[in-house]
Amino acid sequence: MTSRRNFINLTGASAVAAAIGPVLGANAANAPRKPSNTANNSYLPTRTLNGWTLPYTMKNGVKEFHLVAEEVDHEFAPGSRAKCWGYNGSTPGPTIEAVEGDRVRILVTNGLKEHTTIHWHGLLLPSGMDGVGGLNQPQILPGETFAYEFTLKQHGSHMYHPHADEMVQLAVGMMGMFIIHPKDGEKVKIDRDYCFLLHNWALHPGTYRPDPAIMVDFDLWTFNSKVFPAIDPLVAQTGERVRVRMANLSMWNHPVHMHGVQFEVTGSDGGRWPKSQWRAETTEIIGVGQIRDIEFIAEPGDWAFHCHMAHHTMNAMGHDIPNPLGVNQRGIDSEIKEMLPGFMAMGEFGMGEHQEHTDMGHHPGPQNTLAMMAGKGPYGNIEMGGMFTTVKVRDKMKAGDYSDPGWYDAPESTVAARISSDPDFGNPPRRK
Ligand SMILES: [Cu+2]
Repeated sequence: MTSRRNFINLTGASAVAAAIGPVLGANAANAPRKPSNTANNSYLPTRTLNGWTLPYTMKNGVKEFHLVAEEVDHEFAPGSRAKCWGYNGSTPGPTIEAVEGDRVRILVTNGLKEHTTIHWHGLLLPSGMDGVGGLNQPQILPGETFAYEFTLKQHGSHMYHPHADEMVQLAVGMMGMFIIHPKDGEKVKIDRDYCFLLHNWALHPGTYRPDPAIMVDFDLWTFNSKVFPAIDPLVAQTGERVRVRMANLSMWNHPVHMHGVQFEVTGSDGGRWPKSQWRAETTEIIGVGQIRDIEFIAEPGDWAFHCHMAHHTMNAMGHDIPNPLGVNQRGIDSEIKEMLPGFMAMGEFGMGEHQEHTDMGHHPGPQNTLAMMAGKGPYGNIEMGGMFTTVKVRDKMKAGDYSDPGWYDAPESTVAARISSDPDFGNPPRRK
């Protein structure tokens, strides 16, 4: 049993180091990795993408956590901020991590102007701790603190979120993950363990408050409340076993697709499944309210990792427009430009051209609104936004190093390359 001071690393502008009393098994994401996957109640900490883990204090054998529901000033990516709601200064709230068999106490202080509760999504606990306002407990009024206390009877990837004024409180960002590590360690060793929540936001162009009334037509699609290119890459060393835990509290299902490997779907809020139930996939749908864990052996390269709903890899865009594809828009283009300076036709040069014009400052768009697609790669514009990031695997990565290694230096003759600029090149067969 180890006793050490716990330094939690918060990524982003609000980086602070929080030191708390002796804790078991939790260590800093950036510190040298300590032995994990052993039966002595230590574990490999989960890396919350763009997020952080909530420190706890040990009180008479109980792990005590303290969540504060409150408004937060959140940045989706540079150029887009909003007044959101979350916990302890962030959306999503910090990840709670504990071990199967632990007794936990979670204090919840309501710093909002309306009542709230917290439901521990997927946890097996006494009915009175389940957090449905009115059903299991009175609402937590503004300024009040409630204590939830229960013993963790399971392991796996779980969530927490309000069960009070839910449509509003979820829509503006109140959610977090609750990871329970198995008490006997992992049967198949994990080297890197990531987690994030999928969400959608109606942050209308030019506004600063997410609109909770929207049911389907969202502007921003996020991993842990961030859009590409502000989503951290998932980094690993070649050959490492990487787990990614994905939870969906949005209003849509998300088919998450990974390039470069066949991953295995290995778990959910039902825990890490028996190996006989693992299945190889390259896309896995994470339904609303569901959690899926995937695992893969890291292959060297830069690999796209994204939702496969094409509109979910774009930022704010207008949807109510006529379809101009195939129309010669040259004349119309200049006439509309007289009324709308900066107007650009769709389908003439590819939507990527919008990114170039935006970058050049030709059409800046509404304030506080991101370009539909963004991100620069080593070969040009990546033309993605929203639920998109990369898995960056290198032959040499220090254990516990999660810093961005830059772009992949592909071995010679392994990159697709131009061999002709003649449109009539070659003799491709065509259907008669
Ligand atoms: Cu999606």
